[in-house]
Parts: sequence; C-alpha cells; structure tokens
Amino acid sequence: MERTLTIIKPDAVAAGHVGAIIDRLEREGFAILGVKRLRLTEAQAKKFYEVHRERPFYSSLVAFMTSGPVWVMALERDNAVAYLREVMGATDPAKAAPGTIRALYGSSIERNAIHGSDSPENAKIEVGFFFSTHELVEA
Ligand code: RTP
Ligand code: MG
Repeated sequence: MERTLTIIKPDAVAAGHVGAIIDRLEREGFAILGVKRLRLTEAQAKKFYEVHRERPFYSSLVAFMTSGPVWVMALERDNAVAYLREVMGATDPAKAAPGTIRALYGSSIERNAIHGSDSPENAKIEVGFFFSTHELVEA
C-alpha cells in the first residue's frame, strides 16, 4: 500500500463537486485516512507550491489556491501516487483524457479541480505538510 495527498481545489469546492470527487476516489479504491476542509493561507500556498516559485504562473496559482476553501485528503491504495494522477488526468483539462476528474470538473490549466502528489517521496512530504501521524487513521 502507498499513500498520496490530494487537494480538492477552490474551483471544484465552489462548484459543488466535492461529493462527486470523493465518490469517484472511493470507487477507484482509495481509502481516506485523513480529511480536512480549510482555507490555505498565502504562506501555506507559497510553501506548498514552492517548487514552482520561478514559474510565471506562481503568483496566480497562489492567489487561486487561497481564494476559497479546499478539501485536503490523505489517501491510501496500491500504487496510489501514479494511479491518482491517472484518475485526475492531465494538468490542462482540455488535454485530460475523457472521464478523468480534470476533464469532468476542471475549467482551465490553473482551475483544474484537483491536486495529486507527483512522486512517493513528495507524497510523504505533502501528507506531513497537512497531517500529523495521529490524524491518519488506517482503513
Ligand atoms: P498539481 O501539482 O496541482 O497536482 O498539478 P500538476 O502536477 O498536474 O501540475 P504542476 O505542473 O505541478 O502545476 C501545479 C498547478 O499549477 C497550476 N498551473 N497553471 N497557468 C499555467 O500554465 C499553469 N500551469 C500549471 C495548475 O493549477 C497546476 O495544477
Ligand atoms: Mg504538481
């Protein structure tokens, strides 16, 4: 079993897609070990996406991610990191495969509904960013 970190982004929360996305994740075999609904501070968003700080979209991304509440979840499944990225689809919803979460619920390359960790190493860091050990309850 492997863990990954997902964030239902402000666009999908505002549009009322939280239930549908959680339903999809459960049907895809992910167990939810921890969940939090919160509004990211600017400092949190900047730190979380620090790897992109030199990219032209960084300040816009930080503004978007702090624009409203998000749902952060620690998920567990076989091959969780790679499989979640498959279920999410490509970063740009217009290029995401039909039926993927971003194809269904994303509206632009920035407002793309969901985040997923990009490697098992980063998944550990990202789960630790939001959850302490006692907040993660095994399925
Ligand atoms: P994420 O980290 O959120 O799971 O998305 P990702 O790996 O598919 O994409 P990444 O390259 O890590 O980009 C992080 C987030 O930044 C926004 N973005 N905007 N305007 C743009 O060209 C652009 N490119 C990326 C998206 O919200 C993307 O998910
Ligand atoms: Mg990424």
